[in-house]
Amino acid sequence: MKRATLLAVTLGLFSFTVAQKVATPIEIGVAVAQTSNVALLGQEQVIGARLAEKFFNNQGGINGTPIKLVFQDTGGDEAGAINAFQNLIRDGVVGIVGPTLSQHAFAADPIAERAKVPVLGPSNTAKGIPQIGDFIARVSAPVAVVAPNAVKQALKLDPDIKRVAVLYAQNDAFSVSETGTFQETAKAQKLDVVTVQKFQTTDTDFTTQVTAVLGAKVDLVIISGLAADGGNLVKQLRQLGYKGLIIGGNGLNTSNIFSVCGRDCDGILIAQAYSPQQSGAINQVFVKEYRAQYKKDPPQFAAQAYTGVQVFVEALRKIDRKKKLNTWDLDDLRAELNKAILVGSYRTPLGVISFDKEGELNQKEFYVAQIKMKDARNGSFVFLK
Ligand code: PYR
Repeated sequence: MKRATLLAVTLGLFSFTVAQKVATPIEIGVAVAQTSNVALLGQEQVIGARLAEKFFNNQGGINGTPIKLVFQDTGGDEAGAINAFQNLIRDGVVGIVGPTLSQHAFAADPIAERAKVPVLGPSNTAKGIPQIGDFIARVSAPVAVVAPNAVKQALKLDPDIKRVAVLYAQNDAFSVSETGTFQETAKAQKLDVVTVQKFQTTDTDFTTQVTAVLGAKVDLVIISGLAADGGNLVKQLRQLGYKGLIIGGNGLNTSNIFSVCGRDCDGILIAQAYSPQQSGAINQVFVKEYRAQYKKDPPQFAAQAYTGVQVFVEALRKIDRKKKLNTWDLDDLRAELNKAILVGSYRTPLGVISFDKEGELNQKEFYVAQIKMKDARNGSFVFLK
């Protein structure tokens, strides 16, 4: 009964359909990158989601019924993301937290939209994600809101910045979206964007781009890419002699880049949609649990995945109070859940959040952090005022 939402059953002369019931425990899908280069971001999401599962089940789950996260690895490409979504939908999850990248969301979200399965993007920040469809929302604030904070912070640290180099991964939808925001912000701040350099997320040699940046004599470099390519680009900029400030975009927003750029990660500025210092009660619990297990502060990607699970749990609790979840037909519950998500307001580790009717996130608190390296492998994100 679990394999398809509607099963055609033929018995002698009679043919009828059987609606798929809601599984117990309540299954929520998590489709993020657990392997490939994208796992540098996805691993932190698995941790965040698991901490949320434990926390909310300790609170009694959905009014006494536990939740169970069903993980599917998207790997690092669109085909993997589509496959992960299809498996979760077929297996009867009520909704999906995922995928890791906007690039994958543009491919996989339409599958969930057609199946009418609610999706919460935990880290999809490109322009246009909630507009993919009625069942697509996100708990990750868009680049247009987050990224400008890094440029403003760079100007606070060095008001003399004038000349800017912008680099971006042209094969990644999020990086293309983010560089657009960075370039508009630089112009709005009266900075001169003197060179724009492109690369691929699969590149490892950035000599051409770095040579162009050094030749352009800039005071600020802004990079939109992912963790491995972005980290290598930073390293090569420093090794070839670039001394100015560097802003990294959200694709570099993980301590997993420390092993890529080592000491050369020092000083990178990255805008944040999460701070471990956020004062809400649930964040304090999340930070305490995370620190106890991992001996460091939780990163943004973990906090957003936690938030995705939380939003599903709280919306499901509301529905269950009116009509027990195990009495729903799965299709009807998915549709009701989508509605409940969009009208709710949630006290999360990101602060109080809600959604507009398209599924775009309303969030108020944003930050900028700077990487401080202690040695070649260990460092931290220092939150700036
Ligand atoms: C994105 O793919 O949207 C990220 O923010 C990494």
